[in-house]
Amino acid sequence: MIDTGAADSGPAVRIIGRSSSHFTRVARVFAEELAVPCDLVAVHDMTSLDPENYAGSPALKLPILMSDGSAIFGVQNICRALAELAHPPRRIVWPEDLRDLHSRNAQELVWHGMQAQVQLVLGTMIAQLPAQNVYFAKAAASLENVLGWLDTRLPSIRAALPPRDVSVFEVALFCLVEHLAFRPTLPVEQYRRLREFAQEFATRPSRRSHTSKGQSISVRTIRNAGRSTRTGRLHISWPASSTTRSSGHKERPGCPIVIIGRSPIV
Ligand SMILES: N[C@@H](CCC(=O)N[C@@H](CS)C(=O)NCC(=O)O)C(=O)O
Repeated sequence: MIDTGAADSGPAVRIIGRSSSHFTRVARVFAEELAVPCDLVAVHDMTSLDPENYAGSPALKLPILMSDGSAIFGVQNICRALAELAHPPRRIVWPEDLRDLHSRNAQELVWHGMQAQVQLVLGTMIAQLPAQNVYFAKAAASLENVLGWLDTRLPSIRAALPPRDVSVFEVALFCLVEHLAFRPTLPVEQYRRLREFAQEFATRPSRRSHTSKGQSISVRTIRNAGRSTRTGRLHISWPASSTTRSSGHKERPGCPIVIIGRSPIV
């Protein structure tokens, strides 16, 4: 059972998720961009079939936002709820604000890339199913296609974004690229524009509080769906240090984390 934090002294807003989840990261980056204080409540067992372990989400998915005793499911709903809590209000580019076909396609493909990454990580790393299975081979191929598509068009897509403080598209893309370094399923070295974008995004004020020093992350690409294994380094800014709680859990600085349950691995 997750502690959704109804009656204690922490921030009234809690993100139920995992620091290693890129959908959770989108919510957390949004909260930081909008300066909405929040806690992260860690869900430990992603194999659990009990909605109670996902703050009541019947979909058994992360993240969930708890705000004023209500549970909000899905990262876009969460971002909208965070935007309503932001003072002063920020100029946010939502998916429905995208003006041209390329940008709309790009948003769809970023969501797809994130979902494909979930499929690959959950299926091949957590469930230990064979990566050669067409279900994962197709996910890997589509992820590769999506990254190539986005890499080619990124400058013009960003140039076409309306004036903004923050956009869902850029936050989600940042979290996708960052996650590909953290949970390597495909090599990202060849996507120069995506890497440069992630490096640039990591210098934003909300990110800089996490990134007093740039750090390169070693990238090991798993043999996935018949693709060759590679190693390399993705240079994006990353927290220079991590905070270590008494449980031994290591967490990036930012939203404070609340550890619930026995496993320190998030
Ligand atoms: N549509 C959901 C997708 C969230 C999602 O796929 N989250 C992943 C973690 S990054 C998850 O819960 N995976 C567990 C699973 O698929 O069983 C959203 O927008 O928040």
